[in-house]
Amino acid sequence: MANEELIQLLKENIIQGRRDKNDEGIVDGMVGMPGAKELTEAAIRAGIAPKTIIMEGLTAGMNVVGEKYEAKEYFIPDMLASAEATAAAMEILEPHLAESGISSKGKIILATVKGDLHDIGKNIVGLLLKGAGYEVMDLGSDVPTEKIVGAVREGSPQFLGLSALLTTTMRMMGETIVGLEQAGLRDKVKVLVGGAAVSQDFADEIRADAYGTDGFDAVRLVEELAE
Ligand code: B1M
Repeated sequence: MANEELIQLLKENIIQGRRDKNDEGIVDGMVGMPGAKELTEAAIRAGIAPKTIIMEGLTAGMNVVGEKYEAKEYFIPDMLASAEATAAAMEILEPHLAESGISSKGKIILATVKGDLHDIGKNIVGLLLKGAGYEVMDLGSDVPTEKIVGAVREGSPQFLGLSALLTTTMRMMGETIVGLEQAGLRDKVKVLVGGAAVSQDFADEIRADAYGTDGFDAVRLVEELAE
């Protein structure tokens, strides 16, 4: 199978919410056909770059899922199935993203802010940062401001990465920055924000240090901020 065809098939299986060959998907008769797991393995074997697998297979598939949800063609269980298929693919990609034997370039704490359960994007950012040689401490999703501020106080990271996908939760990023200021920690950590709800204008408004459009951009920005 040609590489382009493989990536298209992976994207389609993300849209279908098929983790592996045993999953049914939305279209009938798919049981037994390769799912996200098998196709990601095949893509690696074919020598396709992890960046292409992530951007053109997984992320492109999730974007279609978002459009279908907005169009009321998909509902929450469908979004969840696609999210699980993406997570299964990322598990396979993880060892291929990590550079072995490199000492840490710095420490970064990551969190999806309070009220927000979306963690796929944050997890991708975390894996890519790990792959680039950073020590990543992931606090998870729906993380209260006090917990993030406490982790910065105790962990003394050089960077804090905040993710939000909902317009209703992105304001928690601003609240976290205020929390850092009140705790006297703001000048000790560079704050990077990202996620579908966030923009450069919003990052400027809340006085974040940088705004990342995707995981690769996040790595580039952290490298820049470290200089
Ligand atoms: Co939700 N959801 N969701 N959802 N969901 C969106 C975000 C939505 C845009 C769908 C839509 O309407 N089109 C919409 C938000 C609308 C808005 O706020 N304006 C929405 C909604 C409404 C909801 C609920 C409210 C639905 C409901 O219950 N009525 C609910 C909220 C739950 C909550 O959080 N409290 C909800 C629930 C869910 C699921 C749980 C079912 C599931 C999440 C599962 C999970 O994450 N474990 C889900 C999903 C899967 C989505 C969509 C379809 C896909 C998100 C995703 O994973 N994208 C999403 C539509 C969309 O975004 N197209 C949608 C793929 C991922 C790789 O991209 O996360 O953007 P992304 O991350 C990218 C970049 O943004 C960036 O890099 C990443 C990698 O390239 N990035 C950073 C992210 N964080 C970064 C941090 C950085 C730098 C870059 O620095 C630190």
